[in-house]
Amino acid sequence: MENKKIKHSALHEKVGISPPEIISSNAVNQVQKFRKTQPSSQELIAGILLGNISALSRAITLVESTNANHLAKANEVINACLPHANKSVRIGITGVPGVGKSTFIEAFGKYLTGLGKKVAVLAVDPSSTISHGSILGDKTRMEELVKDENAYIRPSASGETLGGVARKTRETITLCEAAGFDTILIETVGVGQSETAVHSMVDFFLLLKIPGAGDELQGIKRGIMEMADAIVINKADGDNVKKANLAKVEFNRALHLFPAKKSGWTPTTSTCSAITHEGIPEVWGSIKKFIKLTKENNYFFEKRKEQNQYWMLETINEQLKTNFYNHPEIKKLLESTKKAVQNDEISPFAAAQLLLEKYFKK
Ligand SMILES: Nc1nc2c(ncn2[C@@H]2O[C@H](COP(=O)(O)OP(=O)(O)OP(=O)(O)O)[C@@H](O)[C@H]2O)c(=O)[nH]1
Ligand SMILES: [Mg+2]
Repeated sequence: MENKKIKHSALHEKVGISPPEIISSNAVNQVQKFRKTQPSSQELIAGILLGNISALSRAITLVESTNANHLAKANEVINACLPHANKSVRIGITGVPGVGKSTFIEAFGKYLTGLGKKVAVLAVDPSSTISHGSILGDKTRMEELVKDENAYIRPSASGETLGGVARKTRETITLCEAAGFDTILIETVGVGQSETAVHSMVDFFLLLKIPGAGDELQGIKRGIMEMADAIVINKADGDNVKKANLAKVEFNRALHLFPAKKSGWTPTTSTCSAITHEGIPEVWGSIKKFIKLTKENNYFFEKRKEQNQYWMLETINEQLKTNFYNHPEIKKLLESTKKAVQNDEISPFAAAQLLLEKYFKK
């Protein structure tokens, strides 16, 4: 009757089968104790407002979770943090893979903490879910910043859609700001739509480039140039200095062809080396001028208000889409309808209408 005494738990096996040594009662106690110490939302909020990094990290984990209970708790924490957020400068950094974004952030971040700033480094990289490449890369590229107690580095959230990943980063900004981080750096890969997402959550957008062989403007998407508040030509060291200066002139000329920005700001071009740190203070100089100008002409505050609205609508779009595609009936129907559309049995529009009607009547 020994069997009866055993509580039903995944940690207990059938009679006669001894659990592996790794399940020591000591370890079980530790796990259970840890579970009990999962902080409440109130504890998390209090911790974040005191600048406690472990409370901040735990809250971000809740934001990133797909569990409905976690999300409810995350929303409670975010709402309480909102009045304490907003006192920051948010900077987006983009550029093609290998341009030196992470190395630049390491150098720039160290420079900023040297000025007494508290720097949070976040990333929007939907591909990291698949490759995990950037996360591993960043850990080695940001060796110094990782150790800096005035810096907090959080790799990109993972998710199936860019919208999901971006929303999580947007909320993470709020949490970091409430925890006292006054400068938020957001790295994003220079491919796909992620720049647009990051552009809509930052005050200042910085495009990193490397000097090429005279064809600087080729292969650069017009949209990204238009979003940039500064173009910084990185790797301006060693043999590259001359080429970098030429590139600067060329970008400067190109930028002047764009219509004036709503912010009243004329985008700047400069060169820097994330390795020698030359040109790094000048980047901050530019950002400071931008902030001063746009706070004076109110653009800074107006843009943030617009961004808040944008994120509300984005979240609705995202949720609707996720719910639609995850709905069991729609999932089933979608497969057969796709085939019917392929075989010209039904028009794509009529098919879409059919599925949407089914979903909204459910
Ligand atoms: N010479 C020189 N090399 C640099 C500079 N900045 C970065 N690098 C090198 O360029 C390579 C790529 O740098 P990363 O910082 O990983 O580039 P990234 O843009 O973050 O790359 P992804 O995260 O893969 O998109 C590394 O080998 C760096 O050491 C620089 O200013 N000068
Ligand atoms: Mg990187």
